[in-house]
Order: sequence, then structure tokens, then C-alpha cells
Amino acid sequence: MLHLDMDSFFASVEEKLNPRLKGKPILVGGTERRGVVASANYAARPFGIHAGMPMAEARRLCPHAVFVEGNPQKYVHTSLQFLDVLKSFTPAVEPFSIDEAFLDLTQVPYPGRPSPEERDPAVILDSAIPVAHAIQRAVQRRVGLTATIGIAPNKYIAKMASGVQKPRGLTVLTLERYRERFWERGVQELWGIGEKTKEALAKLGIRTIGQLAKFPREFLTYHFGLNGERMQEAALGRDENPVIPYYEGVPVKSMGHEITLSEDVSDKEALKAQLLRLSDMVGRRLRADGYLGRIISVKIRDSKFRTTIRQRALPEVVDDEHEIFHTAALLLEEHWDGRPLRLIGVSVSGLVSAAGHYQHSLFGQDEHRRKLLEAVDSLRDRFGETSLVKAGVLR
Ligand code: DCP
Ligand code: CA
Repeated sequence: MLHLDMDSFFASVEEKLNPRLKGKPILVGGTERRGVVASANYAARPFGIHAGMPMAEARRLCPHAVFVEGNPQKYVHTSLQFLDVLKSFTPAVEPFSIDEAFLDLTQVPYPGRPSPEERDPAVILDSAIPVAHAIQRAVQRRVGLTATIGIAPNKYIAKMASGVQKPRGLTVLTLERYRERFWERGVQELWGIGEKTKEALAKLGIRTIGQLAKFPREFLTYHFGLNGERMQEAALGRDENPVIPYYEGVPVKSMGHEITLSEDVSDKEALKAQLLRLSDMVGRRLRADGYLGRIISVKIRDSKFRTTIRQRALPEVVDDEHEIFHTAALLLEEHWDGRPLRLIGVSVSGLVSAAGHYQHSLFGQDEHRRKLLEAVDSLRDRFGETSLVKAGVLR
């Protein structure tokens, strides 16, 4: 598996498009008062600048840097360009973020590929080095930017490997080398572990990745649930997830909408009106994208930012906003204690593709309702979302 990560992506795109910036420290991000750095090129990094840092602080650290507001369209365009380059090597390309992708090379018949009998993981992985170099050259030539690559037996280690040496890096890690290199290090170096998890692990005496790998699994599960298991698998360097090629798309796990209220609300009827509106949006999206779901969730956040999510499974999958709203309103009744809320949301998960899945009950028992939903959808398609509004939403 190969993971590719573009070097200082936004900043490099700006540098490429404006030759006068070449070689200078470049910071892309919000340049207004409360803006933060989104991307700093490598000329800016020796000054201690990193993504997420307030722009004002970056300005103090490196006053002579070039500050660029940034333009998402350019980055999306460039992202599609380098994905095209990757697809010329194999169709098994999984776009992972705007500047990252995974490639599955197991089916690529590149020259120098070891025979299927080869068992030494180092030999197998090393044989892909020329392919990685060819990819880097092609990205440089056709997109004009540099990229860093990690090669490993699975996606997780490949992602960890690409972080080892940047920019223009190429790192190969077998499972054994991964453990040698990372087990001594702090758990926060694991992809997916943030500050909060680090602190929670420290309470159990787990500080290094190796300690996490060797910790009794049942304790981790007890404290972190399924996540405990996932973290330990990551520490062990085990990952069975396949590359999901771009043409198969990422499976949708849930669909939802939420809204931050313009002021805190503690009037139940007003909250229900919001739930009705959100359920309406979710139902419409489910139908438009061809999904049905069984688990309805309501998310509420109070004025002190305490967030609660409650869910309920229905006996069968639905895409009808009335069913969604009905369950969402019940969840609100049961789990909301009257505190003022600043945010409310509705989502549907446990999704299945609607193609061929329309249960007979939906058609049989209530064809009338389905026709009504279709009529409302088509009116909104033609005249806009607000052309028809439920009376309950108006309040
Ligand atoms: N990004 C952002 N805000 C962040 C982090 C990243 O807007 N807090 C954007 C800008 C980055 C792009 O996503 O250019 C890719 O993120 P990376 O973390 O890969 O960072 P870079 O590509 O900029 O740098 P590196 O060379 O370390 O990968
Ligand atoms: Ca990057």
C-alpha cells in the first residue's frame, strides 16, 4: 500500500502560481485579525510556524513572510490534477483528503515485481520504490508540485510512513520496522490520537505506542469501547482496510443536518419546529441520494457546550421525514431536560442503498404517502427548497 501526501499543499500551489514568491516563506490562511495558518511552506517552518497557529503569532515569528488569503478553488483543481496523475498508475486510488491518497499496488504489474512466492516483506516493499519515484516525478512534471510517499504492508502504516520524512520523502516501513521506529515514541504520534485521548491514556499509565500495543485489551475496551480496540490495532500496526477506489466512492455511513441557533432556545415547540425542518432536509437528501436508514439520532448542545446524542433504531428502514421527525421528537421529549439549547441536529444512520430495497410495506400500505413525497421533491427540484414549507416549520 502506498500513501501520498503533497508537500505544504496550499502554500506550494501559491508558490507555483506566482513565481515571484519562489523560495520565500509563504503562509496561506485567514489574514484577518483572528485568522489561523492553514499551510506554511518549508521555507517558513524553521521559524517555528505550523498549521493551526494564529496568523498574528506567525507574523511575529516571521514578519518578512508572504501572507496569502488562499483560494479553495485552486486547491481543489490541483487536487483533481494530481489524482489524475495517480490514476495513470493504477485505478486503485483512494482520495483521502484534499492532498492525500492511498494506492493499492498489489495488482499493478510493475517491472521488478517479485514473484508470488517471495515471502520477505522487505523485498516485496522495496520492489515498489521505483514505482514511488516514478509517481513523484510524474506529479512534479505534470502538476509542478512535490509529494512525499510512504510504502507499507497496509494503509495505516503507509500513512505513518509518509510522515517520517518530509518534504520530497520516501519511506518504506515493514511491520517490524514500524514497531522498531514507533513503539518507543509517545502515543500522540499515532495517526488519529489527539490531546484528549493522550491524556486519557496517560491516566492508565500508557505513554508510548509500545505500551499501548501491549496493554491488556479488555482494559482498553472497558475504558474506550471499540475505539480502544482500534487504537491498539493501530499501535500494533495492524490494518485490514482495503483501498476503496475513487470510482466506488466512500460508503456513506450517515446523513444528517444540524443547526446552531441564532440564540439559545428553551421553548419546546420552537425546538420541535427546528426538528421538523431538519428532518425534512434529511429525508429529502436520503431520497435524492437513494438511501434508507434505520437509526434516528438527535444531537443537542446546551449553552455550556455540553453535547448529548441519543438514538433509536426503527423496526425498518425509512426515508420519510415524517417517520424521522416522529422519532426525533420522541427522543427530544425523553432526553431533554428543558435547558436552553444552542444547537440541535438530526441524523439517520444504518443506511442501505434504496435501489431494490423499497420494502413492500412502503409501497403496499402507503403508496399515497410515497406519491406525496415524490410530488413535493419534484416541486422543490423545480422551484427551490422554500417553494413548499411545512406549516409546523413556520412558527
Ligand atoms: N489545512 C488547513 N488547516 C489545517 C491543516 C491543513 O486548511 N489546520 C489544509 C492546508 C494544507 C492542506 O490542508 O495545505 C493539507 O494539510 P497537511 O496537513 O497535509 O499540510 P501541508 O500539506 O500544508 O503540509 P505538509 O507538507 O506537512 O503535508
Ligand atoms: Ca500535505
